[in-house]
Amino acid sequence: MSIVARFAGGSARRHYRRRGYQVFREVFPVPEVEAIAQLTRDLVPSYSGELRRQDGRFALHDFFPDTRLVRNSLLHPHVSLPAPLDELRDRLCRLVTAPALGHRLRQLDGVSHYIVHQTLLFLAAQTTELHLDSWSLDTAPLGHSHTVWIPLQDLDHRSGVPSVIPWPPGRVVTEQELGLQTVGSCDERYERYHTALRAKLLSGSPEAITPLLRRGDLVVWASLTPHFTLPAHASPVERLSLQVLIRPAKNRWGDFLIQPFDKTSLQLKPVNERFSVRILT
Ligand SMILES: O=C(O)CCC(=O)C(=O)O
Ligand SMILES: [Fe+2]
Repeated sequence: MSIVARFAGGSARRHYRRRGYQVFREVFPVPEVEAIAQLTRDLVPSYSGELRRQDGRFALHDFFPDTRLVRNSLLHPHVSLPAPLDELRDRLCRLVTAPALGHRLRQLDGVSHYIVHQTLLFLAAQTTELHLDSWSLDTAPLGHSHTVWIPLQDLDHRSGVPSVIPWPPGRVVTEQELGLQTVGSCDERYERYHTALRAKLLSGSPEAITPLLRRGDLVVWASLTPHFTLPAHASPVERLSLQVLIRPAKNRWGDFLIQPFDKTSLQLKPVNERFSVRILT
């Protein structure tokens, strides 16, 4: 590794350890990102069958009224898209397991092999409230899994982009710390926790960081880093992007509530030296 690359890695790691997010520029070749965006536009809205959605279920497209804009995001498209969409599936799989991505993640935590645990392909701007991805996936102990957010088109301050509140990756705010009881369903605990967390964070008048991203760029945030989506100027509006939950292969894992989880029935497929992907069954 060159001295310049080593220096860049060291400063990225220090930044991530302090602030819980890192922006990387020009990681993916723009023509590849463009090809994925174009395939998505050309093939997804016109596909008439059911596809796996964010909630894990198969469903038809839910278009925003009077548009061809798909509201229900696609879960795990890099392994689950069916035959007519297989070129898109394979390109997505190559993108989310690209050695260049593994190299950037390794700059942050020194890990050599990662599991791509979940991907989501968003077609339209989201309206996500402030939350922690730790509730979907985390390591045991908490704080070492990553969310990689990849724009498939150039996005500016009007596009409805994610924004993060800088946060040390190991800092856990527990339900106890928020004065909450640990009863009820997972959904109830999620809602109660995030209502209280939002109140706590906003009372401290935090600064939020909104990286404006171009094709080829990506942003990584840690599982405990609070984030939300800023409103888009027009709505609904196309906002092609990928969210990828990735964990170090060597760590035990779970989620915010269940530590560790280690569901042994999960099927993994090795893709290359840097990545394996989880197969949905
Ligand atoms: O795509 C976005 O705007 C944020 C999505 C997000 O944070 C999530 O689905 O966990
Ligand atoms: Fe999130």
